[in-house]
Amino acid sequence: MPFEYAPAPESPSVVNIRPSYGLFINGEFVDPKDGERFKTVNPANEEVLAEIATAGPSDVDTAVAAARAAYEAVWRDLPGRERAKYLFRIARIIQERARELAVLESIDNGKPIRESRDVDVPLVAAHFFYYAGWADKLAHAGLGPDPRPIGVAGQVIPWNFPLLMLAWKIAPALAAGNTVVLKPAETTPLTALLFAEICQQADLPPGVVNIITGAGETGRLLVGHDGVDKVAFTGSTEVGRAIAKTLAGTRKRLTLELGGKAANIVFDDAPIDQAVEGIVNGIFFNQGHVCCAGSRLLVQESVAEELLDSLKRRMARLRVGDPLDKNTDVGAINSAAQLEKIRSLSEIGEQEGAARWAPPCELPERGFWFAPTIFTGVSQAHRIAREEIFGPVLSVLTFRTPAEAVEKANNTPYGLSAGIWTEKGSRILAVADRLRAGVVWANTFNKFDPTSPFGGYKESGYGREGGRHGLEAYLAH
Ligand code: TXE
Repeated sequence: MPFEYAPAPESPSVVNIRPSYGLFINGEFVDPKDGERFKTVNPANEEVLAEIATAGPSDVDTAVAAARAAYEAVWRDLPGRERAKYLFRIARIIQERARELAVLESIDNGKPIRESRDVDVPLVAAHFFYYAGWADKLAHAGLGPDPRPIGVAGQVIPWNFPLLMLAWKIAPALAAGNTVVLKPAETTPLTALLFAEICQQADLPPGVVNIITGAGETGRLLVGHDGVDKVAFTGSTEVGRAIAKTLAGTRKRLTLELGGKAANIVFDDAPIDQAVEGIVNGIFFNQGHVCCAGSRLLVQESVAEELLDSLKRRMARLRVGDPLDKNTDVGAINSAAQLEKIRSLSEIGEQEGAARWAPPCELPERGFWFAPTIFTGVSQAHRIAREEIFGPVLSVLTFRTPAEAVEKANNTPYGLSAGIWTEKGSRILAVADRLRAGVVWANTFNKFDPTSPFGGYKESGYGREGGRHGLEAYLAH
């Protein structure tokens, strides 16, 4: 059973956080050329965890040059089975160091250890195993007569699944023969830097993976760099739009994975208890910092009251608090800025007339916290029904007929995911067919697998990650 882990990695002593980190370029940690640094804090208590380097223009140049040199001298021409060996080795080291990775992820990000231990890190290993399996089969899998890598990939990732987003980006890129320069988000750089150590431990040839840290400006320099052939971005729709504009008319290939406002649709024949679990998982998993979160509950009018009563009872049992406590269900909000956004949209929800409800829950004094919250009486015009809150806040709307459910679900600029809860298989197929969403779950939610493509329609971006599609995004053909 390769993806199972022993419980209880919650002791912080399993991680060794250094006071300060350099940039990982050409297989080594180096100081940033102009010496600029910033701090990453623990969102559960606001304590500084470490000083992190800011990559400026010349650091980005050096990183891209290292990736180019490794691409041309080593990686591009390495037989697929040799690339696979490195990816398998990385996957195994991730399994061996799973506790350390999970604890560090929870400390830097704020997510419950149960999630980083049982979901994030196992999926990270699974992605490397999965794409390792592709590396020696590219020429035999109907991917075209001569599938080739694109070159140097510039990858920018967000803070909600720091290590998992890294795996989604790096594993397929390397399997296809590309080299990478990746920038993690400024609030969650630590597991990417630990991953850099894992690359050293795996003896990955220098320059194949480069990790540069910094804020949005470093990301802007990376994606706009002339030496980058392919850009992969996951983050806000605003930044995704800006990147698409910058890259328009250039030779660079681009994939974007942006925001979402998913509808979780509950029909009157759905098993209520199961649906309630799915709703809770859909919006409170990872504090709702999930692009495909089920942030709009669409419930059929005839069962709305019963479902909401049951949902409230379930929410009252959620444990909010210390991310390193294995009993915690909802951890810390990742940053002060994100907390401010969640607060402000929730206040707007009240001002616009929706009814706010949260179970009584004592939040820690220090750190960034927000109680699991639902809004009822929400109309489609409300901002909390239209905008991505990216927090533990659920907007509840009702519907009468399947057609109305579909119309409401699709009434969003986004199109990343959706959920359907019903006993009727025919209804699942009919409704799923009409939903403009890249991923549709039926009687489950937030299920991920390396073999399945993931990505959106409309303002949720374009391109797919995961599965064969995720590999093709890194092939020139
Ligand atoms: O995102 P940004 P933020 C949504 C979510 C959240 C909002 C803002 O609604 O509340 O976005 O989050 C880098 N060129 N999502 O401000 O700024 C940045 O350093 C290149 C949904 O954190 O998009 C970080 O590494 N890169 C989303 C990454 O982009 C730039 C996940 C994401 O940061 C850049 C995150 C630039 N000009 C937020 N500016 C999802 N789809 O899951 C910033 N960055």
